[in-house]
Amino acid sequence: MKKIALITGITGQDGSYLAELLLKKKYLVHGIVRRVALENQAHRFWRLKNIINKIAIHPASLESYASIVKIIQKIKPDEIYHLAAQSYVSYSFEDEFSTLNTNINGTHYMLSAVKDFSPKTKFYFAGSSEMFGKVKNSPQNEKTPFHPRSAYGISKVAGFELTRNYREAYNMYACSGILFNHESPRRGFEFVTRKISHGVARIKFGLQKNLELGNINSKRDWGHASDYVVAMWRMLQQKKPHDYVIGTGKMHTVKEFAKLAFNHVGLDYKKYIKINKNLLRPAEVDMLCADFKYAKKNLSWRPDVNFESLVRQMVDEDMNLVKLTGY
Ligand code: NDP
Ligand code: GDR
Repeated sequence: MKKIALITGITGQDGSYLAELLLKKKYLVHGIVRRVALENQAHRFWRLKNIINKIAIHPASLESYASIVKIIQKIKPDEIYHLAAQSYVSYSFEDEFSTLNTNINGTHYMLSAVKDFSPKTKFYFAGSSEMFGKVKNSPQNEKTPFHPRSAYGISKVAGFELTRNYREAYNMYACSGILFNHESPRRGFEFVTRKISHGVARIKFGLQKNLELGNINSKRDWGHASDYVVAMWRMLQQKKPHDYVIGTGKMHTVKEFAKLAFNHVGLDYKKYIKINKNLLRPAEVDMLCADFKYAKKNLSWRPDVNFESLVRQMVDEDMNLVKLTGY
């Protein structure tokens, strides 16, 4: 019998890589999408174009408990990967209310629906290094205290605690991955790595003169999304549920990312980067670095793609994209 997986956020970066991984592992893959996405498939399903005929898509909203229950009752998944969220930290300062509503209530509805209608389903929650936020000690592991710095970070702490509480109170197989930044050519254009790789390609083709950035001194632990979805899957294949930190253990500044990206096409980043103060965040997370020893030992997980390959791959793909589309 094929295993059944349900992915929320299947149209996003991680959802698309995870769906591909699970198809390779012979799962029946179902995804929840917003109705607006169904109405504009060419645009909203760009990351799923190679697998769209191999997966089952269900319209539902994270805002509607009833719509979630209906799908869980219907497909009774073996595994749920709850990835859907308002995931852009900057936007969470502009609209705290919708970020908190979607991210906290959405996770609560999912957990409650699993408890009442499919209690044997294994549940993965997409936690984030943003939960650590203002860190006092580096690197961060499963025991590091949380100090979130945005409504987004707070919503992820709430989701993490809800997941832990459902595990403890109702004996559910529910766990969180505390994932550090992971990128790819499928990253959304609003995130800094993609903004840089796409900006570099546009500058190289003469479509843009410079690149406006905010805090280029902040440090992140950047890995490749295709490695990180493997960790998600392994978390749900264990005897007992645990939470795991996933990252590379290496930190780089935004400036280093930009320098490498511009260098890759023979340009000097100093000539093109302009600092725009409006892009600074009201509260910044200065640095994040993962201690992923627990995952290494218990999931036999480690990242394959290093920082330099990640940057080069993103720039190469954006050079192809800009060449093909002309924008
Ligand atoms: P993306 O922003 O690429 O994808 C987010 C997904 O959530 C999209 O499919 C989006 O659907 C969906 N979504 C957003 N709001 C709603 C809603 N109200 N109802 C239903 N679906 C909704 O994120 P990533 O793939 O990068 O990340 C996946 C998850 O992992 C997120 O929860 C994110 O917070 C978390 N995370 C990501 C990290 C990273 O570095 N990428 C690191 C740590 C955690 P639509 O296409 O309709 O907009
Ligand atoms: P982050 O990713 O906030 O870490 O959240 P993002 O790429 O948005 O920012 C990383 C760092 O770069 C700085 N920065 C800029 N960021 C953006 N977006 N645009 C800019 O122009 C810019 N200039 C500098 C930011 O200030 C920040 O320090 C991502 C998301 O995927 C979350 O969902 C996830 O939980 C975390 O990673 C782990």
